Amino acid sequence: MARCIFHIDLDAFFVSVEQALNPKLKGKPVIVGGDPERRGVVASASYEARPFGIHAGMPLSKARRLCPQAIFLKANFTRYRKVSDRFMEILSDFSPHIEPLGLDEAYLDVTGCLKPYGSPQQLALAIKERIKKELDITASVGIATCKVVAKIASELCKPDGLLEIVPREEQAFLHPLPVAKLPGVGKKTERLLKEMGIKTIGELAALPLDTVTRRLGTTGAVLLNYARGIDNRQVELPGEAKSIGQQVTFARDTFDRNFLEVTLQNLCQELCQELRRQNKRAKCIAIRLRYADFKTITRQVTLREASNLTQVIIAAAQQLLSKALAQQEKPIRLIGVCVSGLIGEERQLPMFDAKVVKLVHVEQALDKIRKKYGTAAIKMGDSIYSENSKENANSKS
Ligand code: TTP
Ligand code: MG
Repeated sequence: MARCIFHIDLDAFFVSVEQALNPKLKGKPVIVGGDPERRGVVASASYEARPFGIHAGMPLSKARRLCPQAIFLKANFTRYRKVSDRFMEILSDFSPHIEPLGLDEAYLDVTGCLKPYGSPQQLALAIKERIKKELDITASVGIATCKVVAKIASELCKPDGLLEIVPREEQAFLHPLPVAKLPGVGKKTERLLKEMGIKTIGELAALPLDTVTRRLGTTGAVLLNYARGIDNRQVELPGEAKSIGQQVTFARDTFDRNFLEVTLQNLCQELCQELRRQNKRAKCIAIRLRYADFKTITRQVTLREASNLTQVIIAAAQQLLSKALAQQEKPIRLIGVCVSGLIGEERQLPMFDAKVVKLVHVEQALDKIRKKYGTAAIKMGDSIYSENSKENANSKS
């Protein structure tokens, strides 16, 4: 199945934060950068200032000459950092697969999150609405099957835009665009490509691989793929533990549904204990089954609200198991459960929900008992699988 990737970028970020704080600045040419009398450069320009030729990186003195009526403001990074944190929090409510890039942009992989919204565009509109309502800032969203196309799409639809490049339309979208639109093509690469007679992404895409790598080295190979709309990079948090998993290989292959369910429950219980120990909650639950013939399948579901509650994780995992068992009737040699989309516990549980609060307390009490007397002290139902072959996985990839 094609992936659904969003690239979301706030419009004129520094300026928009200032305009949200002081609405009198809205609709006017505003430039954030610093004191125009001193030497400094434009960090952000409102869309009203841009027709005057003003852009980021331009000396403030030049910006003042081009647009004397502009309002110049000094950058306040503490303010922008706070708004950026809230922006990322809003995004992580829509998908656990988030990759922030700087303060005001992020990739979201929403492949498994579309169902409640009906379509990628509806989901993008819901995100844009939340951002507008909570931050009073407009965002532009590019939608595509890969990062590079989503990023170019969001840039082209600014400000307050939404542009979806549907699967198989990537090349038609990319080809007429100037090569400089490709991320990774800076001034130097653009010049080199121009020397080769290449001006558009389509012209680059048509070149043979060895021609490109001879001139541009290994970067050339990556750029060529991008130009052809090929980009397999995942959306991922840099450097964080991304998943926690538990699995068990049985001494004998089994068909026994009850046995499989109990095993899965116990795996979930241990995994949730680990989640709570790490002060994390998970948004995605996946189960893994390996059949006697070594064929392995994975089934995954995204929770509406991230959780580390054993009952919630078990319920999700059990549903996945039931579906998988209904599809295939073959003896099973391994069962595993894995959670990903991990979120820090500082993002509070909905405390108004008394039932959830009670469950948290119960599970905290059980964790204490397990810590004191060992994991085997409390288990759900009868646990009869082979402890010897149990495996633990804390994955970073
Ligand atoms: P951008 O997203 O590149 O720019 P922007 O949000 O101001 O405008 P756009 O609508 O085109 O997205 O950068 C985000 C913020 O990063 C920007 O508001 C200010 C800061 N920044 C700098 O400080 N210096 C720079 O050279 C650039 C490009 C950005
Ligand atoms: Mg921006």
